[in-house]
Amino acid sequence: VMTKQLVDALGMQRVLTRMTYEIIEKNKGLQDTVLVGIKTRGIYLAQRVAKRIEQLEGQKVPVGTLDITLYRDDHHEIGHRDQATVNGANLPVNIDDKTVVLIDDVLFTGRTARAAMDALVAQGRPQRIMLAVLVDRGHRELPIRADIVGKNVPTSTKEQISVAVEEVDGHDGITIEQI
Ligand code: 3GP
Ligand code: 5GP
Ligand code: MG
Repeated sequence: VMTKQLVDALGMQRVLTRMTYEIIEKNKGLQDTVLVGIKTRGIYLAQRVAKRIEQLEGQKVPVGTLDITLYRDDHHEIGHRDQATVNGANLPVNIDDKTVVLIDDVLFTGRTARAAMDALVAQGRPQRIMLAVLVDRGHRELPIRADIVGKNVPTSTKEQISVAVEEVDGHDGITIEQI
């Protein structure tokens, strides 16, 4: 396994700060904005963004969470088919007429984002849904794009991105592995 560092801890702080500024710019006033972090690391990224928004704008933005898992079903199909399943949603406020900013660590096929949007529209009628990801590694299998991208990392399917966050991994950083 060959590992290469793409972004170190300080670089990740900067990327998250830039993403926060983009979210602020695209959400005038922030009164109707809700951040929703996707499963493990996206949740911590969403909390970081909320903290920065409060530091920069003096405004508290609600943070919700979505738990979506991809289970692979390689047996019945040629290639692989990832079924994105919603295991849980925890939204602190009603999302009707709100701008929901979905936040995830890595955007790959787009299946997780699609399932996340499904889960949101099942809970209400948001005015708008935006997608913000720390890393876009390409390889979309659905017509989905992110509104805010921390870092574009063109990858091969043999490569894997690792996103480390302090809260889970004890340090921040983004690495790429050749597998
Ligand atoms: P996350 O829950 O913080 O996003 O799926 C478990 C973890 O493995 C995920 O952490 C994700 O970052 C990481 N991971 C690395 N490569 C993949 C991949 O190709 N698919 C999925 N679903 N997760 C991956
Ligand atoms: P998608 O549904 O877009 O294929 O994949 C998105 C989800 O799978 C994200 O939540 C992400 O955590 C995970 N994922 C897919 N590829 C990678 C990768 O290379 N690295 C990491 N860390 N996560 C990945
Ligand atoms: Mg993820």
